[in-house]
Amino acid sequence: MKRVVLFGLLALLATGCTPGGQPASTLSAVGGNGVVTIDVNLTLHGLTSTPAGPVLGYSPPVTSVAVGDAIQFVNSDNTVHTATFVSKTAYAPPLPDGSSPIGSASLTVPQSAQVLSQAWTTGALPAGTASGLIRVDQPGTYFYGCFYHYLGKMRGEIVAQ
Ligand SMILES: [Cu+2]
Repeated sequence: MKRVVLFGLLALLATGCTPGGQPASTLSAVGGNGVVTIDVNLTLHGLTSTPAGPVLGYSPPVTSVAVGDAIQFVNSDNTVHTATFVSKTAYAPPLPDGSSPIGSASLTVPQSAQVLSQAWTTGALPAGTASGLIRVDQPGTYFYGCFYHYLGKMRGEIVAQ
């Protein structure tokens, strides 16, 4: 009798005390149905070296996701930023005239739902706001950056598997 009660107690402990929900730590795990958050902040996320080059402003600087996940950018900074797709191969260099390869069209969010494998942007993301969800539809490597601060190395990478 005591053993039964003990098993019941252990089962309760093992399942946790959050009925109706999964622990937050499992949401971005392999399997691909979670929302993966990328924090946007130039003050908090300083220059970091990555295999593709030095970057800053996004955390994590290289984000791993699974197909089926969705990505959301959260601007915790006190100024406006974007996160805008640049390339699937590398951080694009400045244009011949020295300007950013991210065009001003990226300041406007497209009306249709966005997927990672097509050109995507958060649009101009005001301080303290979160972007719409970008669905991870295909594996690959996706380089992105901020329209305003790309030449200052505000860049990030997403690796989808
Ligand atoms: Cu920025």
